[in-house]
Amino acid sequence: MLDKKVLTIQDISCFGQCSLTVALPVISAFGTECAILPTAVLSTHTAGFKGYTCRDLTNDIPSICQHWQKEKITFDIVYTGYLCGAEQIKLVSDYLPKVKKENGLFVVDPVMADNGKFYPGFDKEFALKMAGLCANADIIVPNITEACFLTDMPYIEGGYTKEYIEELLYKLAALGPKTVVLTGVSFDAQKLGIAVYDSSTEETFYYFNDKIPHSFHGTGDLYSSSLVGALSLGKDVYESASIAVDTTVEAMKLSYDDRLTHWYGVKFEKAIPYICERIKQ
Ligand code: PXL
Repeated sequence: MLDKKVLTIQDISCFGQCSLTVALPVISAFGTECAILPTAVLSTHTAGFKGYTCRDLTNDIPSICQHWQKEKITFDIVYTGYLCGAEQIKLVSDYLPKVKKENGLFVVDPVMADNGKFYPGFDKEFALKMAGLCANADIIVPNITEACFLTDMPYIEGGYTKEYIEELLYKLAALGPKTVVLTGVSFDAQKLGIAVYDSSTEETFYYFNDKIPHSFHGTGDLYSSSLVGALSLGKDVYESASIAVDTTVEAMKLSYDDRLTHWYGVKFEKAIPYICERIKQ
């Protein structure tokens, strides 16, 4: 059997349980080799810490990719997360055909916003560039806020209809990706999950699990990493999207009791045994 190789492109937040410090262990838990291309090194993530440091690694991206090209290093799945600025989006687009295998998958988590607001350092202009990257993706994984910024739809906090979610899905698909996985969808106070739209079959698929009454930072990164991990095992996008919901909910349940002292992230480590069990099935 030829195992798949993943490359993930996102920042290292040294402390805070997000981005690469989640993607690497989670994709590894699926038994898949995961290479990294760090976009920046931050002392912490930007949600709730003050005075964090940030070393932007934009200038290192070309030389890393050029070395891989010389060594003929390519990947079955390229998965992007937190990118720092428009120049990095352009570099990812330029180097993608060189680092991704011809029949490989390109998964874009358009990390830039949540809860109706951009993260520090992101704006409408960045969202427009990110929409351009999404156009080339096989699968995009926005949350509802990111979906609104990508499509210029109004953000509705809860209490939205199925029609609203489906309009978002169609508008996201119209950007150009083959499949949209929209996260953080809830029509019921007890249930939270995802909506998947496949533009080739025009099918919509929903999957829900228990809604944990607390918002944890880093769940988007855990979700996308689990999705990529499951895809790397050859599971289809619907099964992968469902496994990722269940893994994320498991981590949230195991983080809940300590949610006030451990305010900055989700204890994804506690869900690693769940991943190992789940992929045996
Ligand atoms: O979880 C997304 C993320 C990734 N990286 C950094 C962040 C955030 C969200 O705030 O600040 C640096």
